[in-house]
Amino acid sequence: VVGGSFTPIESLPWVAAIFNRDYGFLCGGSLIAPCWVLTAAHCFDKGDEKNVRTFSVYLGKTAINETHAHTEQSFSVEKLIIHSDFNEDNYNNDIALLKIKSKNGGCAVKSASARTVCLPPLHTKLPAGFQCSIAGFGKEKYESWHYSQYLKQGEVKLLSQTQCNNKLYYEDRISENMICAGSPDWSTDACKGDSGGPLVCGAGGRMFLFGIVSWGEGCAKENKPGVYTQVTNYNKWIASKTRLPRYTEG
Ligand code: 4AZ
Repeated sequence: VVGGSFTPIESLPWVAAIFNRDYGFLCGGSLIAPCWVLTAAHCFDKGDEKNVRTFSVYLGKTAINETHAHTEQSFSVEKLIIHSDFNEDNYNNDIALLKIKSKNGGCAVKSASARTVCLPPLHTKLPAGFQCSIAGFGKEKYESWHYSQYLKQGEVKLLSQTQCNNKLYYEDRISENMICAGSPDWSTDACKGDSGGPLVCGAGGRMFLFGIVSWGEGCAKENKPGVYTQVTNYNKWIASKTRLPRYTEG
């Protein structure tokens, strides 16, 4: 995260850190159910679905290179589900699910440093200008060589599809499955390493996962907001893959 501030995991206990055995830290994610982490498809290669042993997932982590045995929980990956319509060229449908499993076969245990985030109700659309927050271990500057050592969060505002698709911004590259968010002074943004992590928005005293960090031109660059996967378009996909119960309309 560029701009924003360092924050303990207890303030954002649904943040997951995904590691690859060979490359180290890979991507962020969000715990949406005790056994399920929602993340971005572009964090993986298609072949990874058959090679899940190379990944591990941590909850309760505030520092990327430090172990806090009393707050963190570690998991192996039982299943990786990449959206079958993920488009590598334009990042449409940039969404994936990880089914996690601890050494003793269990899932996440609720604590001050690990808990699930709510999925937004069906078809919820928030207005442009609505303030939301992003979080991750991604780079603090576009030019940095390293990811952030500590978890950061930042405040960003949602943009309308029309504004984000204008010529100055992303000129029709924003599909209905994407949502843009940025800070009015372009000081705060997601950056490399934040991918897969959460864009959460508060409503009615609760925090809802509205977006997944997906892409953007540079980081905190003028007229180039962060682009997020629009989670509300995937309620059915998530339900069908996880079989998490959801309320129906009516
Ligand atoms: C990346 O490379 C990346 N400014 C993620 C988010 C943004 C840019 C790049 C948004 O993973």
